[in-house]
Amino acid sequence: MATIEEIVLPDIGDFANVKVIEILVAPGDQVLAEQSLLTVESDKATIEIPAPRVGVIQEVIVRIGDKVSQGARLMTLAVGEGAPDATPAVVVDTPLATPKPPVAPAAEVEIISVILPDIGDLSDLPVVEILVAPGDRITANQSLLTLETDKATMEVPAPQAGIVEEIAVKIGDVLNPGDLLLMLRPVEQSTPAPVAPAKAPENPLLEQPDQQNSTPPARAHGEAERRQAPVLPRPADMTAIATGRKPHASPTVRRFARELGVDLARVKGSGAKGRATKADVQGFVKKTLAQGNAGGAAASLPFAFPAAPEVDYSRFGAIELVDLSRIKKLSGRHLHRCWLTVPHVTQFDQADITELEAFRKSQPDGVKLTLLAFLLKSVAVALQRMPILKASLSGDGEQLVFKQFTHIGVAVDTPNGLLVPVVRDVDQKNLTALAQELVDLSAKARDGKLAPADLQGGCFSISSLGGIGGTAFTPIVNAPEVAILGVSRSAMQPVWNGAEFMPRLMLPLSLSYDHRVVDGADGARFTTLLAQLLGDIRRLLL
Ligand code: CAO
Repeated sequence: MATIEEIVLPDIGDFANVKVIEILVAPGDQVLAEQSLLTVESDKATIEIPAPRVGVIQEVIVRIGDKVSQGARLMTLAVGEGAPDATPAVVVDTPLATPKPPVAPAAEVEIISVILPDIGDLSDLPVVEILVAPGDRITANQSLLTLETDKATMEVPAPQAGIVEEIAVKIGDVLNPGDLLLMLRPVEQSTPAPVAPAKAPENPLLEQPDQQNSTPPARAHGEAERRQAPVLPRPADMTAIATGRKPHASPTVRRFARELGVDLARVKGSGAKGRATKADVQGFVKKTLAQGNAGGAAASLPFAFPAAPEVDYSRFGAIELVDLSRIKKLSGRHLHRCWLTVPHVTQFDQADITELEAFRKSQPDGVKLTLLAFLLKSVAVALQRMPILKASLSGDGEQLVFKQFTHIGVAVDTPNGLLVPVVRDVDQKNLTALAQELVDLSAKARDGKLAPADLQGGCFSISSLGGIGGTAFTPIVNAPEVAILGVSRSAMQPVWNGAEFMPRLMLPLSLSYDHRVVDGADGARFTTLLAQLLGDIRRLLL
């Protein structure tokens, strides 16, 4: 005979009056113990409330927007024999089923599961280094392992001191927020984990039942809960790398998106504050399948690339194999993606920099005013007049993102490969400050001292090969930016002024742009404007 139980808001720590932002089940739904029922949000965390046991939802009492505190009635649940079709095997929502990392037996030892926290819009991060081993005694914030992002690497710090019991990952594993990293025996059991309480509920992996019908950990205080809750390294400790657009979505929706391989940053949320819901993710997938991938991922191309044949070069002579540097591997992947996904056009032009060079060289000693500083300033002015060149396509390819800032990346050739540090707010800095910043940034790039934040936030790039040579080239757009200016070596040329040929110092410009965003006319207008600004730098003041 089925009995009806009330599901109330369990003790979720120091939170009261939290807002219901998502209801994940409906009356008649069969649920498993631990299956998420609804999501509440405080100003600090998003928390999913799990079902206490297997059953069938009878009534949903709360509504989206309601504010609830511990003990508030949320739903009623029919449990036991007679509850309609309460067969777990039938009701498991496989894509959303929570994997259960190994845990130590209850009440034996207090072992902590250390889990990868939510670190913004980063996912699928390969483990490139494991910095600790079982048995190691580690201190709080000691680096545990290194993960690799598209642009840089990040070290995951220990949330607290302890002894490493077991490592749950190996080099090459691809990790996502919520994945178990290692098991840690805290050295001081009485010392609470410094960060777990506020953030821990944000990931459903934190709720680990000992068995299917156990009481949800959020409300349990009994003997079975002597095991400490899993803890997360503080995302704040990793923010140097993990900046970027954080998708606004509950853990369930994030997990669902990950299962489908959907980048949440590209999903337009229809919920409160732009929150992405499960339906939004499904809609995105449907639309992407129907239209082809608007973001243009290579995987969506309607043909397969022919595989490059493997050549045994040793048949022709002696060879040596050298590993690519990490920067080359990372930038190579990024450049390849940009090359495949952005429809490129390159516009060539020349700027008469005779006067500019005369002015530059007439400057007294001090900070050397490089040509690149003038280029940065001129580009910033041109971008302010033609902001389309510093816009980006939205994730779904349906909107333009215009930026109110002018951060410009500068390609720097380093012994380990190409890096593009970003000079921020170029429009607000004078030439001397820009010249000094370029010296500092390129030195940091060459010494491998750039912080991840130094590489982020650019809205346009400049690649100058003028110090090396060449007459023109076709730079690759640094997506999601939509344009990049290539600069080649200036040369004295005879220029017809209407009456005679004059020797003028001409600077070759090569502007590559994303033709989905920038029209050919705008590309030509931009290089023309730039040539005017460089040709008469008084125009920079207008
Ligand atoms: N025409 C003629 N001479 C130029 C020039 C140009 N367009 N640009 C620079 N020069 C001169 C400089 O005036 C300098 O000469 P002096 O020492 O006599 O003044 C000399 O060339 C060396 O310049 P530089 O390259 O060291 O300095 P920079 O400010 O021009 O550039 C930086 C700095 C960091 C952009 C550059 O060092 C660099 O790394 N360039 C390579 C970028 C790159 O790899 N791009 C390709 C990306 S796509 O694969």
